[in-house]
Amino acid sequence: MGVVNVTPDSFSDGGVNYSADDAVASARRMYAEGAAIVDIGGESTRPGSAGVSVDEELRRVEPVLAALAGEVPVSIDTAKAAVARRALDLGAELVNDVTALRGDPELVEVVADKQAFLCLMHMRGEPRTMQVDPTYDDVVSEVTAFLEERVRFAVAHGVAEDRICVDPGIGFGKTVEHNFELLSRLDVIASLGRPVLVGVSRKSSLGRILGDPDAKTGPLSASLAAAVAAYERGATILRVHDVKEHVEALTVAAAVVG
Ligand code: HH2
Repeated sequence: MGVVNVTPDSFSDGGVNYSADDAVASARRMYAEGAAIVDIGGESTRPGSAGVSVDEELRRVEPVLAALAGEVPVSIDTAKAAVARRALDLGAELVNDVTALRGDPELVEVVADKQAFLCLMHMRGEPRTMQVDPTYDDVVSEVTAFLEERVRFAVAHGVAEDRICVDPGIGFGKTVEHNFELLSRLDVIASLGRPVLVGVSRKSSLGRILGDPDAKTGPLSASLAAAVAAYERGATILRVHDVKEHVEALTVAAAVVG
């Protein structure tokens, strides 16, 4: 899954794809490089971010989705029902909701009505405050139980279970240690029986484990190592900014697994 943030302020690529033309060109390039799907987002969820209005989010993503329709498989990274509805009308296939259907009570109905695919991600708190001293007794079992409950909720509201994937939410209300424990024990989340999506690309935990306690991002080399490790522990979808390099690394990792 390639990442195209149509935002001025995303944590690692803010501004790069803020113009619709740049976003469309990036999505096309990622698809040509081997991405199975490209995730289009119009709102940054980086730690400390405050969010944008429905109108502003639509203004950012609509022209990009319209240009890619029928050409590149896309997902919409949104927690808003109105944005998801418009995106699905414009051909998006998957709704990637970092709030796991807790942000907008109408979103589950949109996903169910349109028979879209859905990604449910774990987040502790909300982006504005989520990195303020996150604590867990056992991060892996708490995240797994949360995702299991969210899958049940979605299914109870009409979303087909075989359309749902789950995501531990690397960096969303977690310390570096929490993030690495989740990656290391990803098999527990995979045991829920749903495909596991992991977004660790460029995240600050990678820069921090390399020795910079104030890192805001991590380098490509570290992203690749984390993606391969996640794949080996059961991840089926990797959400990444550098598609070509990840396709190469994961192709080799898959050949080793056999
Ligand atoms: N991470 C980000 C955004 N959306 N969705 C899922 N399912 N999993 C993730 O780990 C995930 C996500 C944050 O990364 P990015 O989009 O690059 O930055 P920003 O939120 O600042 O736009």
